[in-house]
Amino acid sequence: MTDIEQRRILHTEIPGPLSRERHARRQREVPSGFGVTLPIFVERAGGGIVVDVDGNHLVDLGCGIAVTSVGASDPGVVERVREQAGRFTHTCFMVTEYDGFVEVAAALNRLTPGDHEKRTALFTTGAEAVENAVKISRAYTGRPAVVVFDHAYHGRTSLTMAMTAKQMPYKHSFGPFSPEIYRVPTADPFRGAPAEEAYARFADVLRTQIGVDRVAAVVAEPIAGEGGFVVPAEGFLPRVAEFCRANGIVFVADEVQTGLARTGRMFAVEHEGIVPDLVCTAKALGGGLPLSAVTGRAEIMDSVHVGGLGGTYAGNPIACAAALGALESIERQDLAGRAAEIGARVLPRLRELAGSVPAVGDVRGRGAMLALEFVEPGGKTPSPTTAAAVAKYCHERGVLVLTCGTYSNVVRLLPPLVIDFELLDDAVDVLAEAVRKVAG
Ligand code: PLZ
Repeated sequence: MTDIEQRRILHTEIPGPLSRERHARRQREVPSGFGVTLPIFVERAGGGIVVDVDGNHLVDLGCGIAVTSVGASDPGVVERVREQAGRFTHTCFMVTEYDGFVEVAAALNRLTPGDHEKRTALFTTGAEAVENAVKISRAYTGRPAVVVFDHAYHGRTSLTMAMTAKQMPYKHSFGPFSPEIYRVPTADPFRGAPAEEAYARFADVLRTQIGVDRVAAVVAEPIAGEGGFVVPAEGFLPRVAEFCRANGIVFVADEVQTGLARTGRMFAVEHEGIVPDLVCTAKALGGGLPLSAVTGRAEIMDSVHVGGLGGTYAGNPIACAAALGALESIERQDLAGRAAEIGARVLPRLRELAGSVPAVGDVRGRGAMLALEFVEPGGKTPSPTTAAAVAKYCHERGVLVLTCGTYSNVVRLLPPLVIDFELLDDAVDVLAEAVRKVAG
């Protein structure tokens, strides 16, 4: 699958001297508003390994934030990209058409939950998919309001920034925000209300504060990603979806981070048998190239006037070629099954850590989307410093983990679904050592 040796190899300290030199240059050329998790410069990547310019092999437990599920240089993706780039790089699908766009649409219409008639519109980024899902829902219902949840992340554009919950760094100093966005609590099993109570609150806010007949869409991540890998308590989302169905509200699943095999099913809503009206995908869809989609009921998708949807790069042909390669790899290699195996392999080890280290407040996730939440021992007070220290310990030893969470106190694991199990075990060993040394 890749000729990169699938082993953690450290030649220098992390970051190494060549990465440090390049990072210094970056600081002179790139605005400081771009943060960086680990300032190493990448030379190549594939399977479960990222090779930096100093020749170090790091284990990738981040996938560029849940993107490279098939690996960062999957031959199926690379070959198709090469072939497409050699024929044409762009036409703009609104100007002249090409097969790749329609093939990706057909694949998503087939793969997303539900056997109703569907349509798929392609865009470029996840935020753009979410924005378009809102536009389509408003056009279909003729209603203005959009309901989102605590811990939600939907993007950084003006509309999606309003839909995103966390103030720092996503919203701070960037307002005013788009109107008609309403936030309700989710059923957060660790910090919030149980499913029944959260659902009652949801229904109450819609009835008494917004007006049910003013709500165009409820937009939910089946697992809140950036917000801390919060898996809503069982039964909550199905009831929300049912409420939407009963009240003419479009139920939108934001599967940008969870979708396309990541959680052990093709889509995370499948864990609870939910059939959303619209599904947003991006990230893993493009196999590393920028591509996003809104897939949904034909009558909703077709309610928009001709010319109302689009974008210069929407469904770019090279990105579509990459997506066809990625989707083929996901299906052929049963990467949903592989994600479930990753979860079955890693989750017990994380639980063992939680049992022995009081600073681990919670362990959660599904499939290859797993997280540890750090707290002050003995309570639930978030400890972002512990999460940062654990991540730093891992980084210095060549394991690339990411943090997240409303309180920035969560270390999350998003390995490529093709990762070699020995390599994965090695990385989890390092993580376990980090937790014991730093937080134990
Ligand atoms: N919806 C559920 O996870 C992107 C954000 C990284 P874009 N998550 C990573 C960052 O800090 O910018 C995301 C998501 C969910 C929407 C998005 C937005 O996707 O492709 O980043 O626009």
